Amino acid sequence: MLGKKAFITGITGQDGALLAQFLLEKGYEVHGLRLYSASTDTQRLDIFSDNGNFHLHYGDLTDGGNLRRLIETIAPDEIYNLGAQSHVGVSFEVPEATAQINALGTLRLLEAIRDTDIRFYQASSSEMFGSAPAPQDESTPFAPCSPYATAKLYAYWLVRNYRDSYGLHASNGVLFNHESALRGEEFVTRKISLAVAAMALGQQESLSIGNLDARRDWGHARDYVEGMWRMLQQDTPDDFVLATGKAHSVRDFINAAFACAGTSLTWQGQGLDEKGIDRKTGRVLVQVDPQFFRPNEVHELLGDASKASAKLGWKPRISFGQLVEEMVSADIGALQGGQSYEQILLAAE
Ligand code: NAP
Ligand code: F7E
Repeated sequence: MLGKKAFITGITGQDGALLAQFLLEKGYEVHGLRLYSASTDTQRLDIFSDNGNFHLHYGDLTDGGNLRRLIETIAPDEIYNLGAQSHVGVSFEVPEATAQINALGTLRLLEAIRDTDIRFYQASSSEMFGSAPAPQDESTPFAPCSPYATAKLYAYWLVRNYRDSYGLHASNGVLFNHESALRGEEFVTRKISLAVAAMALGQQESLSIGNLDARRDWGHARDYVEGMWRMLQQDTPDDFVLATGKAHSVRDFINAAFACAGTSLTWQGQGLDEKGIDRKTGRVLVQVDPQFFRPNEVHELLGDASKASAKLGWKPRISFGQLVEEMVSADIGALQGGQSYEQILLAAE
């Protein structure tokens, strides 16, 4: 029992739920920021509703007064800033809101704690590397390709600036893509796992997808939330890349997901005409739809996490194959018998 208090923004998201679970298991008192919405869904957090160490507070990263009051009241030892408009594609549609939340939201939190000794974790992103050639590590120059990445880069530099100017224990985790059965349904891995599960159960005909050639370094979110915590346990703050060191294309992910459901695909055609076809039946199961293309694409993200391995003792444990298998079987479970996020979190305990 450590008896520490943590405040997590973005607690209702994938990483927020997994980090809350990780910290509660370590004996932390966990406070989370939840957005008000007439339809807000806190289903990822249902499992903690009876836990006396778990508390939710209404708030918003665009409201500096609210953040300051909450931090004064909660008096946390550690803040994990995971709140964000986190969809890269959507950031082209709502660039100003993305900047308000991802960039200025971080500024508001840093201003609220600049005279304190609260430790601060910033959810920085491999998207900041953008068009920089792979592999990318802490010394790779940034080349952001979206409003999302540009806003995250502003926050990244603010964290470094507040660390240097005011001696804050503030660290950037530059995390490469990490997924789980709790991933939002608009991200490509979960979109694929849900579609494969629905097709396996005869509930969907086919999957429409964007750029099949994009390559990402996909790890498991459970490994990555541990890395966040490790950063804040260091004597000195610093910036760390977390990644698996292996990249796969969207096409690879689709092949692996269909294989989990016992279906082998063959690919025919090129570009917009490319199709994923069931080897056994000849049916078209995957087609390309340009509506899922972005105005600017990041072609390859592949991380080198040697620094995190050497200084934090961090290494990802869950393989790409295990990740895909877990996501597809969780979605089959959810569609078949209503397996809930609560059961997914319980299964991992
Ligand atoms: P996520 O599932 O999309 O969660 C984002 C969270 O931010 C949600 O809880 C959301 O609340 C909250 N949020 C949105 N607007 C907000 C606002 N105005 N004020 C306060 N909170 C707000 O994202 P994730 O995958 O868990 O990622 C966590 C963080 O890591 C994000 O900052 C993301 O940009 C960053 N990141 C993620 C990855 C990855 O691969 N997952 C990689 C690198 C960095 P609602 O649930 O109410 O919408
Ligand atoms: O796209 C391509 C898409 O939306 C991955 C966020 O957590 O990780 C995430 O950002 C790739 C891209 O994630 C579809 O064009 C093809 O190349 O799953 P995604 P992302 O953009 O990499 C980073 C590290 C973050 O920080 C972000 O917060 O897949 N793709 N077809 C598609 N993507 C989506 N969403 N949908 C498609 O149909």
